[in-house]
Amino acid sequence: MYMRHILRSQFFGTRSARFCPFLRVCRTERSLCTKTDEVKLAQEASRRYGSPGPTIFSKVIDKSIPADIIYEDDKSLAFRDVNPQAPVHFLVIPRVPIPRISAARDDDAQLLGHLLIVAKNVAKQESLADGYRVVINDGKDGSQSVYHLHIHVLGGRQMSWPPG
Ligand code: DGP
Repeated sequence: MYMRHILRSQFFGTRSARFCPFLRVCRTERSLCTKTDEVKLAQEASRRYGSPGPTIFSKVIDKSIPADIIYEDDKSLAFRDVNPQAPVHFLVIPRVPIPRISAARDDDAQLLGHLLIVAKNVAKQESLADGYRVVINDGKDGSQSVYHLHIHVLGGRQMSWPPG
């Protein structure tokens, strides 16, 4: 039943996480999504996006590798980048493994909006009151290295333009 709930919420949206009984149960267990759930999500994503399959970020989601997770809900996670490029550098990812922004579909608009709201809220949580940079790398020319859509949020120093 929970797997159906997650898949439905990833693809069709859900009620507020605050009122989701699934979250209340699983938050206490520090695992919103099991490894089996992740495999099913990857299979669903593969059908939907032609995804090449799970990446290292699926292991972050199912907690089979350690990560400094600073926020999570039923649709997304935010965690610190392992190779920070600024005093504060975290990534916001969807639970569903959309491989890259250019593979997103028009009906992902709600999920993509949610990711930006999470980025904004976590930036506030991280005290980035003076501003920050939000980046999505796509494909080879965008220097994307992990093919699970992620939003970089960088702050805590003055940024310059243009980026390299
Ligand atoms: P991109 O080049 O946009 O695909 O950035 C991928 C980022 O992901 C890069 O800044 C490093 C980060 N990263 C890669 N593997 C891991 C990992 O296992 N844990 C964490 N926390 N970050 C990772």
